Amino acid sequence: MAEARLTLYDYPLSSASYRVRLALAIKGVDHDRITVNLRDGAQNEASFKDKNPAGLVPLLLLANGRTISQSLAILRYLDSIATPRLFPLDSLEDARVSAMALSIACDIHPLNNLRILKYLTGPLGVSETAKNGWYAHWITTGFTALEAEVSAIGGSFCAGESLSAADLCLVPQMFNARRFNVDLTPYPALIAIDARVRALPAIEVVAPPKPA
Ligand SMILES: N[C@@H](CCC(=O)N[C@@H](CS)C(=O)NCC(=O)O)C(=O)O
Repeated sequence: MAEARLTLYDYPLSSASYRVRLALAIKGVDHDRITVNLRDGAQNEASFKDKNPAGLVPLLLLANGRTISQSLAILRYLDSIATPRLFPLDSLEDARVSAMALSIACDIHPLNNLRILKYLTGPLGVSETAKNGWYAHWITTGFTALEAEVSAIGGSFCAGESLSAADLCLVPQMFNARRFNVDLTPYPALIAIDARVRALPAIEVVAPPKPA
């Protein structure tokens, strides 16, 4: 359990924040949540950029005033204060989990982030249809590789029989894929893992709101 209360700056539809919400729920870490309304541009206001110059959520504020940005850095910090571990202690297993988590967090998610989509449809003049095609393209490219990898491992979760940071990256990315109507039928292994993680206790409350 955490030594002192934490504050998470997040946004319900932020998938990077969802990774952290999942970790906090699974570890049972008490915390406060402050919403940074990404739709209204609150991430770019000085009051938030003073805390995170990158203007991105999630951001974790510790009781001593220090902050941690980047969801995977936050997950690693949470591993140091609460169980269950999300990154294995064994360095080779850690590398495997990290690689899978990064394949989502670095190779899929950033290409489809809000500011990228806004830049496509704004300065680059891309149509909504083309933007949605772009979105689906990067998810299917990444998921095709990940499906092959987790199928080869053949476990209950991405990296085998233990829940890990890779699963906490997968669930929000699956949510995003469904939100943008990406066809997930080619990814049965990912669908099964996503369902297994979301069936864990205390998970539903941290999920993003269902589309109206
Ligand atoms: N690599 C960062 C990504 C953070 C990120 O991109 N957050 C998004 C929400 S999911 C954000 O704050 N976007 C604001 C914007 O695009 O203006 C992490 O893993 O924490």
